[in-house]
Order: sequence, then C-alpha cells, then structure tokens
Amino acid sequence: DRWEAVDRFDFSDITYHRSTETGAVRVAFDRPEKRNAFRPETVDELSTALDHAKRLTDVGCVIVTGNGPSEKDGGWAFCSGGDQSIRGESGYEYQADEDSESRSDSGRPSGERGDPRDVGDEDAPENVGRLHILEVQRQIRHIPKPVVAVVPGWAVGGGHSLHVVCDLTLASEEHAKFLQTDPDVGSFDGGFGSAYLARQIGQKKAREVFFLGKTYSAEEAADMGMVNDVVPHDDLEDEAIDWARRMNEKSPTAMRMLKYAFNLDSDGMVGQQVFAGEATRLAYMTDEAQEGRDAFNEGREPDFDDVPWHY
Ligand code: 1HA
Repeated sequence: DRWEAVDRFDFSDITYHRSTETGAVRVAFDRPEKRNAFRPETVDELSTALDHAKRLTDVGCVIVTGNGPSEKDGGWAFCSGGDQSIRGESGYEYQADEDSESRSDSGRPSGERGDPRDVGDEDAPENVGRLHILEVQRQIRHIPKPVVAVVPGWAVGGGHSLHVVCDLTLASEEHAKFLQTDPDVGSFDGGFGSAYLARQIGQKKAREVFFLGKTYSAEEAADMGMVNDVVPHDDLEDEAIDWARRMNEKSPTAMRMLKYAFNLDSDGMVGQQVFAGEATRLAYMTDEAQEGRDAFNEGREPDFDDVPWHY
C-alpha cells in the first residue's frame, strides 16, 4: 500500500510505482509466468520508466525487481533474461503485429514519442532483432541515483547481468537464485555482465559463473561479493524501502558524485565525461561562472578579480 501506481503510462510488461513518502520508485518485471523474461516491448517500457524516474527530482532511489509468484507454478523470478521464444536471427523481435495495439502502448504515450520502432523511414526494416537491453544497462549505470536490484527469485542470463549492473543487490534468502546461462543459449554479455562482474567477484569466480553455469544461492552470491544482503523473503520489500529511505535522506549531490566516481574507475572516457558533467554543474552554481555568463550577456569583459585561486 505504500506504493502509488504511476498511471501516465500504459505498460503491459512491467509495473511502475512511486512512493513519495520514501522518495523511491519501484520498477518491476511483470511476466512471472515466463520467469520475467524480457521481450523488446519489456525493454522499451523499462527504458521509459527509468527515463521518467531520472527526471523525478524528489526521488533518490530506483528499485528494480520482479513481480511474482507465477500463477502457474508459484515460482519467483527477478528476470530470466531475453525471452527465447521470440528470439529471431539477429536479436529479440517485437511480437506485434497480432498484438499491434500493444505497439502504441509499449510504454510511450501515443503522440508523445510514438512507436519506438518507427524511425520515420519507410524503407527501414520493421522488425530487426533487438539487443537494446544493453541500452537499459547503460541507463541504469548513468541514472544519477542509486539503483537497487531486489531479487525475489531467479536472476538468470541477461537478468543476471541486470542485477550486476545495478548499484546494490538485495536478495531473498529462500528464493533468490543466480545463474548464467548465456553460453547455453549461444549468447554472451561481454560487457557489464561479465567484465563488471569480474570487478565485483574477481576473475576466477566470474569465469566460473559463465563457464560452469552453476546455480548460486543468495548466501553464496553474497559471499562472492555480488549481493549486498540477504533477507527473509517476506522482509524483502520492507528492507528495500528501508535502503531507499536511507539513501534518499543523504545529500543528492554527494550521492550523485559518488555513483559517478565509482563508475569512473571502469567507464573510461565516458565515465570521465559523465563525472565531468556533474563537475560542470557544480561550477555553474558559483558566482564566478555566473559572472562569466552575465558579462557575456551584458556585452562587457568578465571581472574575476575577487575570485581566489583556490588551493
Ligand atoms: O545474454 C543476453 C544478451 C547478451 C548481449 C546482448 C543482449 C542480450 C540479451 C539477452 C541475453 C540473455 O538473456 S541470454 C540468456 C537467456 N535466458 C536463459 O537462457 C534462461 C532460460 N530459462 C531458464 O534457464 C529457466 O527457465 C530458469 C532457470 C530461469 C527457471 O527454471 P525453472 O524454475 O525450472 O522454470 P521453467 O519451468 O524452466 O520456466 C518456467 C516457464 O518460464 C517456462 O514456460 P512454460 O513451460 O511454463 O510455458 C519457461 O519456458 C519460461 N521461461 C523461463 N525463462 C525463459 C522462459 N521463456 C522464454 N525465455 C526465457 N528466458
């Protein structure tokens, strides 16, 4: 009851909620009968929700989780990766057109952005395979607030990689299970899903995760260093809310700079660009930068005489 539905979107594959009191949003995969596998529509919706959450200036934490249990068999999942049943020759394909209505409500309010496949080019192939979960990974990486993966069940394949890219992971003691099936289905996340995982748990362990494809419990995943904490299943959401509240109480600027500082170490020049953008924002807030702007607008030379050369 603490969550209010964000109803400006008409999502089919995810749910999207907000808690004004906590300063958090909750984005949840909502395909429990498929262990929350994602199809392109799901990815579009995730992307839309994350983009929206980024712009909420009173929200300091994004929770990404999976709804459940499955009505079919009671199984829980965070996400089981790409939906193999709609995988085409070059990636995951939109399921339209038998379902063409869901194209216009694939997360984008119609008229605002339109069908995400419509590039305005009549000659463009309509349904090329997509791997754009990687774009969502980058969104999670760059959104200027912590993202917490709350794992109530299976985190598998591309779903495993998603938890890896989140800032923190909280797992259900009874139901969370971690598994990399990428090489079983001829796929490989050679980006954050493997390289960043290796930063978290070390090279030998990361290679084991991919090469042996063992299933790890929440406790084992925590011992390996890819899960922050393990709590009883019934306490999962309460604990997540508690984390969100804690983080939302902290200095937004400090939290943002810290997230980008942690990223910088492994993000190369893109990391520098993102971090530097925030440094620029801080600089813009100074009298010094505003004098530069004012001088230009007033057609005079800037006067920086009173500005000390800090050391
Ligand atoms: O690696 C990438 C990428 C890399 C680079 C760039 C982009 C990428 C994009 C995606 C991916 C990937 O995600 S590749 C990896 C894809 N995922 C998998 O290989 C996991 C497949 N699923 C499983 O191994 C298992 O289902 C499970 C360990 C998650 C759960 O096992 P469990 O509890 O025994 O349940 P199970 O009976 O297998 O599944 C329940 C239902 O969910 C089944 O459907 P049903 O028989 O009831 O009709 C099952 O088919 C369905 N399901 C589960 N996972 C998927 C799925 N259907 C489609 N796709 C799935 N991923």
